Amino acid sequence: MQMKTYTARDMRHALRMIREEQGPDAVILSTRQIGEGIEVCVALEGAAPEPAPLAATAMEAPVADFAQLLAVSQPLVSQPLGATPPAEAPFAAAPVVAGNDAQLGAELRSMRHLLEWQMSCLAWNDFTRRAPAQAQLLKELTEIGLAAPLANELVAELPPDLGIEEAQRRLLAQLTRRVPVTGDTLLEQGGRIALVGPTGVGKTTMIAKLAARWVKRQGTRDIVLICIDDQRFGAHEQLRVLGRLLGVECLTLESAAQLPEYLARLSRHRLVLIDTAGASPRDPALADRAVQFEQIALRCGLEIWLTLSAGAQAGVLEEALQCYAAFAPRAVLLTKLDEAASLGGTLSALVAAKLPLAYVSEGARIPEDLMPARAHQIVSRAVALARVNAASAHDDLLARRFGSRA
Ligand SMILES: Nc1nc2c(ncn2[C@@H]2O[C@H](COP(=O)(O)OP(=O)(O)OP(=O)(O)O)[C@@H](O)[C@H]2O)c(=O)[nH]1
Ligand SMILES: [Mg+2]
Repeated sequence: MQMKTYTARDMRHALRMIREEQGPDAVILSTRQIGEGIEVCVALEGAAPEPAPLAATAMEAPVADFAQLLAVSQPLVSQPLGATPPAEAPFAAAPVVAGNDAQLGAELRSMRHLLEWQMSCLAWNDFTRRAPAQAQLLKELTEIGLAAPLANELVAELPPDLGIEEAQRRLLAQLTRRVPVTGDTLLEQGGRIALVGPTGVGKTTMIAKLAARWVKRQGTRDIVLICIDDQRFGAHEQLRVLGRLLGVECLTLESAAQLPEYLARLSRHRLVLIDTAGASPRDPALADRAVQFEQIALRCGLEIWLTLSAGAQAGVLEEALQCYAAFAPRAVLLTKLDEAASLGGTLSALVAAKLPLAYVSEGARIPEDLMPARAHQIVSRAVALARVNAASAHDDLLARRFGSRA
């Protein structure tokens, strides 16, 4: 194994030099404080050991390297970090067997992960000393549940030398500006809107709430409901009952292919709300449905709104946003705010998708639990939820998330 030593004035600059020269996969073997700066020793990737003729001798070089790696990793392990794993663990758990390249590779990868993790911890510790206020802000954004890239961007946008309270205030204002909302346009102007989304997120309930609010403001004349939930037995009935209660016309279609014909007939109606069958983002038929809806949307001036549940985990929301992007949705409706334990992940996913929020719902009551989306209210709610749930971000999590940035 070949090595190279880098010297720089601090860890951040050393890491930057290494990344630029060796790429993101460089394995850092050791660090050492020297005078005014720092010395970092790196293993050079691709400099594989020469093949040896005998199994026993083939293992001598790698074993020597492991011993060296272990030796250099000791000072890193002794850093004052909360959950530092024991340095011996990877070696004790899987002894190296002569000639077993796959095992050797696995050992090296686990060694690399361990060292990278330790380097992240070192870099994060270094960062908390150099920039304690920024580190504190990153911690608070992590506690709200914000994704690391968005938290990083928001903190980087802050002007330097702000007091912590002013910085906190500005951060939330910046986050609020990043959350796009449509305003209450639907219930003022009307439109032709089809609600799509995963199963059970609250599409039909949302249509009921929107319809009830429209009727309250504008009466029953200009509104019509359409149900094309062709997947579930009795699905049409839910909307028909609602139509009857509100005194609103409700049509049921067997398939989305009938939509253009019906929309042409309904040209005098100012608001057409279309309920569709829920579908998992992993449904293989989703892509075909997306193409069909997009074509109808183009031909008939239909808008697709994606309905998502704030009660879902951030990863689930991200997957839904990704898979439903094929429908080219214009806006998002966020339901079940009352079931969300954290809102930072939801906000991060929406900001990343650049989709505006139209309405939010925070309960099943019709129509009380519906509100036009207001960015500052959702951000305040995200902060309040973190407080109520006493969310805390530990140093090892922060090191993993922000160590490479520091
Ligand atoms: N707690 C809470 N429950 C809600 C909310 N919105 C809807 N629900 C409930 O969620 C359940 C599913 O609602 P539906 O409107 O049938 O959901 P859907 O998306 O139409 O479901 P599918 O048509 O099966 O895909 C029902 O029990 C609703 O009462 C909300 O904002 N908060
Ligand atoms: Mg439904």
